[in-house]
Amino acid sequence: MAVLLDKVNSPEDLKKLNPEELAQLCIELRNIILQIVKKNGGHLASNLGVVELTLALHLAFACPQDKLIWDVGHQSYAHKIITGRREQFATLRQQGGLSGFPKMEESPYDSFNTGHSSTSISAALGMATARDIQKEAYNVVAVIGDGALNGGMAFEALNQAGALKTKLIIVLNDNKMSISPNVGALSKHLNHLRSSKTYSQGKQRMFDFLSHIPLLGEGLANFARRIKNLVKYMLVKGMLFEELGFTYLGPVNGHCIADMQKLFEQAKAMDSPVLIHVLTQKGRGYMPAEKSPAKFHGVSPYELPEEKEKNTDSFTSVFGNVMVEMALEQDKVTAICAAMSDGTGLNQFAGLFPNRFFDVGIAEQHAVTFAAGQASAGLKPIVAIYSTFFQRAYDQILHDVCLPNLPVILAIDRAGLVGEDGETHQGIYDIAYLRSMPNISIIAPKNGEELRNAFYTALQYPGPVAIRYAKGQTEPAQMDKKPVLLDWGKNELLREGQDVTIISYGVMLPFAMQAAEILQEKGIAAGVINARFMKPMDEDLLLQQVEKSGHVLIIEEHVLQGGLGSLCMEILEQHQSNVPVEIIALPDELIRHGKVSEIREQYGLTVENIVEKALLLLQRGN
Ligand SMILES: Cc1ncc(C[n+]2csc(CCOP(=O)(O)OP(=O)(O)O)c2C)c(N)n1
Repeated sequence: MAVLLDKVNSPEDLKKLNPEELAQLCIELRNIILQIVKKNGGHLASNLGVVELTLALHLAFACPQDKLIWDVGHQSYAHKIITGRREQFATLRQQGGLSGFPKMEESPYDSFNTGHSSTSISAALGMATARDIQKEAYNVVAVIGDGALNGGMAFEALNQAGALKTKLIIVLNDNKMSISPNVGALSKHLNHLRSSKTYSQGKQRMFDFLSHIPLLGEGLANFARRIKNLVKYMLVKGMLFEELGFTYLGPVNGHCIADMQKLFEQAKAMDSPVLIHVLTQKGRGYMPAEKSPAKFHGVSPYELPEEKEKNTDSFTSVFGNVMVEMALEQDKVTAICAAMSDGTGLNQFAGLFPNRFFDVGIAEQHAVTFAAGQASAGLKPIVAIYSTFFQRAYDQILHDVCLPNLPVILAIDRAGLVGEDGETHQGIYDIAYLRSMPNISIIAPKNGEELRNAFYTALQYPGPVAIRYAKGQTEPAQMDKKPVLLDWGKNELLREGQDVTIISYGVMLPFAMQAAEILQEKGIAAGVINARFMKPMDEDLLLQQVEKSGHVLIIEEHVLQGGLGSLCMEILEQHQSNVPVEIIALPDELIRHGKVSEIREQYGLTVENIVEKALLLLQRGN
């Protein structure tokens, strides 16, 4: 039962609590987070880890005047609860309810919208320069995880911030984890800093001692500052952040509110960039999540405390099996992911082929160009990234893969609606942004079997291929049979029908087939095309069926602009066909969070709507 939490309606209320009460509040916050995530799903381990950090930040800073930017934003639950959203917290990630990420429109305490990683320092620096130019006075604080710090943007922003020297506070929330244990040389550097308390403590003690010697004190302290680098190199080799122009404070225990507050106060008093290194434990306070933080990073409703048996028939798990199969057969096959080996189904591959598996960290742009490098030197790289995160690598796909026509395979997972993570995570733009690139082929398999055949076929193709598949379940591939080469650029007529042609791909095909059944009962013969090859598009099959049926209905879980629907319209226009066409797709607006089924309902991606639209289409004649 929440006793104290019920009295916290804004961060001001925190200031009335004593240390024991704050500790009690942390327990209550963890309870409510656990309870609601259990019901609604969400990011559990990261949120449990930052409860004390959130309170310390709100005690030290005066939000919303001071700006707090949560990188990724998946760890902002405690922040939401104590900034006036306690009562709505039960609606977290539900349609019409609170978003799982910070949203400026939701609260003035959410200073910036996040969802994709590594943006916080850039945004914070932008705000800090706006403050300076407009001669305002407030603090800007970016809270970034050690995983997100791997992203290229974070480095680009550090680089500028260190040179600008403006007042900016970065809180590095170091829990040694991205989703899985953090990777890379920077994470080794953080390990080093973590274990080298001697540097900060030694530095502080020396300044304190020297400045307290009367008369001589300040001068000596200044002298000491000048020899700081020397001390630094003696104590910690390569203090990256100080070299970049930041004052480094910490490391500090991220579960001790008082210790963090002290450093935050120190940072507030400085006029130049500061980085505070905070050490937290992911999953803190909930034993299963403390033990397996990766498993409890993001959870679905009711998966707690024991995660449900993993369904082996998701597109992702089929992809994981196919990758192992292909790697066993071809030693040039490599797998690349960006901090999501589990999410993309590559764990088994990673275990079996450690030398051919590369987790580059949250660095999608690098992942793609790294793959291009491998392909140019004779390997067959497959880059597995979610559709929404591939957006990061738009130019790398175009400039480094497509223009030189390199045989890189993009495995685009979570293509289509993803549901509860909302607008920042929907995978509904990839066809549009890839279709316009030269040389690339795009395949959208309808099930596990076709996905396996698509990868098998793509590995023999000499140029770039994107294979997109959804988050959902599918029939498994028949791994005991040999994979089949797909006829390049040929689509499949799943059902004959001379009254109307329904065209779709991927997870929407079963909807189209069901609608065709219903139409059949009404005496209407609907043909169904599986447009698995979107590029090169099977124009012959399209034109042949269109001529036969005289009506075209396209359904896709993708934005209207640049999707299959607009592709078909372009082809029909080029062939001077003026048959009536109807497209059911997602409109040009934010596709918010909610269950996938609810979102489909909202936008007419349903069997009923396909039937209705087909009937209306037939009324339009031809
Ligand atoms: C560009 C991008 N790639 C991938 C993700 C998926 N993702 C969400 S949280 C996360 C790990 C973040 O690690 P860290 O910053 O250390 O935060 P922690 O969860 O450990 O608190 C990843 C990879 C993302 N949000 N954005």
